[in-house]
Amino acid sequence: MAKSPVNVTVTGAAGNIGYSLVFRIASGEMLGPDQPVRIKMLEITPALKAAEGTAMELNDCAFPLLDGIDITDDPNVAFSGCNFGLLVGSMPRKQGMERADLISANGGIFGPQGKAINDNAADDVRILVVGNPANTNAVIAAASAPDVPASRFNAMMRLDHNRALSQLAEKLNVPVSSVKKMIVWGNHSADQYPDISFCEVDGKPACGLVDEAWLDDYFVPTVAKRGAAIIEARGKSSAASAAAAAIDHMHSWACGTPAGDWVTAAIPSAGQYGVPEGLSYGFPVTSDGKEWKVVEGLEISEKTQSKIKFNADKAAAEIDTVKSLGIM
Ligand code: NAX
Repeated sequence: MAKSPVNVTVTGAAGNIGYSLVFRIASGEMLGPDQPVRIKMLEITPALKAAEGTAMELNDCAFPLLDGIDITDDPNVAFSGCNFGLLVGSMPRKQGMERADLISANGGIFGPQGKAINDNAADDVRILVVGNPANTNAVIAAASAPDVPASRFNAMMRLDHNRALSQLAEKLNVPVSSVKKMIVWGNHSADQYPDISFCEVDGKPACGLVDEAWLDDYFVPTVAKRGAAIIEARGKSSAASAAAAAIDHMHSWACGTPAGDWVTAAIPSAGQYGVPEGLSYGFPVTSDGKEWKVVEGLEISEKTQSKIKFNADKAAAEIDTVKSLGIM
């Protein structure tokens, strides 16, 4: 029997990432080739016309799985019946803006969107926050949605995970598919810690294949600062790769992760690996198609543990800023 359509809400749908994202959602790459979708685009009022242009192109693709498109500037309408929400739209950091100013501006977006999700979304709603600072925005949105389990609010670390896979595969001259069990601990920020301690390359431990100096001096900073390198080269921030990562994240969550591997997702900590409860934090996770489960019991080195703590302290400080601004 054919599946009923699900509602997928995309905020900032007329932006750079949105323009790459919606076509892949409609083609079935996110939820599978047998799952029809209705796409609900949320934009700010001045960008509604651009969103209409994107919708025209979506229709012109004649995707068999696309059941319909709604365009609105009202979060209550956008999240009505939402099963999957991709929160991409946010306020970019402008020149001279302090981090606290950015958090304050985005608190004004993700708080009300969290409330709209609380009041209007479907019972099974799952949310991925992409807009930066993604981890903190996910905590803000979850705090405004007391009737939705906090575990349904994720932040995107999959782009960092994919970047790490690609860097290691390139170094070892193997296809990306040969590399398993990558981890990126922490926040989507330059402080994140890409960790190959448990990586396997064609079944062999990766640690023996690269030296520590390459890891510390090239791999970690290249992955963590890749966003800035792309802006430098392209004059614009990552868009297609960010959209691909969002598709990967939702696909893994909704369709499950393969046996013998895991992915990185930022989910609310329950205290695993010493990360304070409630922080939205990048962990190694598996999914059964319904819920994420943190991969526990890994033997963490002292060095990695100190990086995990450093990132957790940074994430906690950001939440303290949010609280001091009265956002939650
Ligand atoms: P753009 O500026 O191209 O697009 C953002 C869109 O959001 C615009 O069309 C704008 O009108 C819309 N918007 C703003 N406020 C809104 C609101 N309240 N409701 C609905 N829509 C709203 O940015 P883009 O390049 O698409 O990046 C979007 C966000 O993703 C940014 O915050 C960016 O920093 C973040 N990123 C996060 C990444 C991650 O790995 N977590 C990586 C890529 C990207 O940098």
